[in-house]
Order: sequence, then structure tokens, then C-alpha cells
Amino acid sequence: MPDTEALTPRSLDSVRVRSVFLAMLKARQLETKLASLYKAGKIVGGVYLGKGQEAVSGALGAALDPNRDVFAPLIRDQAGRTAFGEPLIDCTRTYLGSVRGPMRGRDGNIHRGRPRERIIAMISHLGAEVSVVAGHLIASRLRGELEGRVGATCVGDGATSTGAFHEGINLAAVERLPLVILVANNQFAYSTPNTRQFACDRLMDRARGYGVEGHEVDGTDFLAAVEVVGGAVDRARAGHGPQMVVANLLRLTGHGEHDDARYIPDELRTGPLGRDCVAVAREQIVAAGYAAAAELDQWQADIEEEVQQAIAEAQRDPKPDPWKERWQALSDERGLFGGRSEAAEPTEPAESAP
Ligand SMILES: Cc1ncc(C[n+]2csc(CCOP(=O)(O)OP(=O)(O)O)c2C)c(N)n1
Ligand SMILES: [Mg+2]
Repeated sequence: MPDTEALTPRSLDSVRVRSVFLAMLKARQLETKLASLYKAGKIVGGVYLGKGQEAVSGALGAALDPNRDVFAPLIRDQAGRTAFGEPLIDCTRTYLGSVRGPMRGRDGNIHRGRPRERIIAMISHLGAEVSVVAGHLIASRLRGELEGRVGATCVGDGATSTGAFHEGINLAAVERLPLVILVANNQFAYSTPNTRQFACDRLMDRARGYGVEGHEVDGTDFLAAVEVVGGAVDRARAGHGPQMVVANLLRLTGHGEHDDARYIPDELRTGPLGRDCVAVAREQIVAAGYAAAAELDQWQADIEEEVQQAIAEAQRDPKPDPWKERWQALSDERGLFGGRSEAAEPTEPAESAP
């Protein structure tokens, strides 16, 4: 069963490298602002961030083709969402409860999606999306539309211990589906460390048990992440069946912003896994000549402006009125709920609702 070595080394495409980093910067800036809004009491419900996981997430979103692939991002995948093409305003509108958001202001944080644009709204962070994407790929096969298409999702280390994960990956392996599962091994499932989650030596050993190709990468090493994740997507597309990528890293924040993560020991934080992939990426990009430092500074300034606008616009938007609007987030009277419509016309149509 091939490990990472099976991926042929290649020189990385400059457009890809730059697009991944751009998405990482956008995600980091957006999430920094969301954390401030949360602390200021401006967000109802929890805020869940992907700080420290942007390299692999962004690498996956950028490796997928938004015109044909299917992506089911989870709570730490703002970078992947952005790289795949989700506009930043989908995030701010969701967290700030705007009726113009993809979930019409009915979901307070992370379950947003754009089904018609193949961004699947998350059911659970704990592995359910593996089965959902596998099912989507089987449906594509039955419709004769699978050729050249890849489906991908991200999970955490903890999710790999759930029944949902097992069933999904096993089905994908048996059906030899073009499914890429990115496991962001941030060493903890909430506060439960890896030592209490699995007994195999390395998490990647699980891939072998399912009969799928596994790849391991240092998730703090930006260029390695772009190469290994991109290579896994290529292999899935080329017919090598499901691919599982285990990215070793640390989340550089709490499980959610309500969590101070004091259970993460200092030696982990100050060790190699505690490196900030955004800082590593910047250094690698400048050193390898993918972009000059001054250009990246300009990107940062532009992004700060873009994020500020996305927040201001979502704050100006109307909030949902349950007495006047349809209650379904992702459907209408012709839609997912089979013709049932119990409420009046919406006063403010959601811009991106299907
Ligand atoms: C079936 C189920 N059990 C528990 C939870 C609560 N929960 C949400 S995320 C999480 C930890 C997930 O850990 P991991 O898969 O490692 O992802 P990470 O949060 O580290 O990214 C838990 C216990 C849940 N949402 N669903
Ligand atoms: Mg985890």
C-alpha cells in the first residue's frame, strides 16, 4: 500500500501555491476578526476556528475543481472553503445571522453549504461527511457522471474513531470511489489526546486496514502540504481509489473560542507541531520565489479591507423573521421537503440559497 513516497515528486505549480496561500491569509484574517466579534459578544453561539490547519485545508480546496468536484468542509476549513470558491460573505452572514446568508440566518455557525455549487453543508464534525460524500459519488456513478470527478472531506483525528467514519471509508474502499479524506491530526479530540483515541502506532496505519492508499504529511510544512494533498487528489482522479491523507499538526486555538485549550502541553505548543503554517508558508514562498515579500504585504492589506467589508455588509443585513419567512434553510416549497410549505413568502430572499 503506497505511503507518501508513492506520490511522484514534482515542481509545484506557482498558480496553485499562490492560490493556497491567498486562501490561508483570507481565512486567518477572517477568523481573527470572528474571534474578536465573539469576545465582544456580537456572535450568538459558538465560534470554531481552523488556526494552524490552514495549509492542508487550503491545499485541498485548491486542488479540487469547483466545476465538477464535491467538497464537504468541516469546522476548521475556512481556508479550504475559500480556496474552493466560497465567498467570504457566506461565512460572515452565517455567523452574524443574516437572512441573506446561505442558511438564511437560521444556523449560527458552521453548517453552511451551497449544494448546487457542490459545497455540502456539514451534518457533523464527527465523520458523517465521509458517508455523505461517498453516497454523493455513488449517485454520480449511477447517473453516469462520475468520470473525472473527485469528492473530498476533512475530518479530525477523533472522527477516525467513530462508526460513521468506519462505515464511510469502508464503503468508499469497497466501491473504489474517488474520495479524498483529509485527516487533520491536531493531536486532540476536544481535550482527549491521541493516546486515548487509538492504539495503532500511527493514525495512517488505519488506511492500510481499510485497503485505501494513505499519505502522511507534516501539516505545518506548507509546500509539503500543497504537494501531498494535491497528489492525493490527482491519484483519486486517476482511478486509484480512496485516498487518506493524515496531516500532523496542532490547532493553535481552542476547540471553539469558548475553550482556552489549557490541556495542550507546553512542549507540544513549542515543538515542531506548534509551528504556525501561515508563517512557514510566507517564508517558504518568499525563499522559493513564488512571490516577493512586498507583494504578500499588499495581499494582507487588501484582505484586511475585504474582510472588513464582508463583516460590515453582514452586520447591515436584515435578520430572519420566523413569523414572516419560510423556515427551511435549504429548501423551498418545491424543494427538499417534498412540497411542504407552512410559512408565508420570505420578506428577504437569500442570495445564495438554492
Ligand atoms: C457523535 C458526536 N459526538 C460528539 C460530538 C461533540 N464533538 C464535536 S467535535 C468533537 C471533537 C472532534 O475531534 P476531532 O475529530 O479530532 O476534530 P477537531 O475538533 O480536533 O478538529 C466532539 C467530541 C459530536 N458533535 N458528535
Ligand atoms: Mg482533533
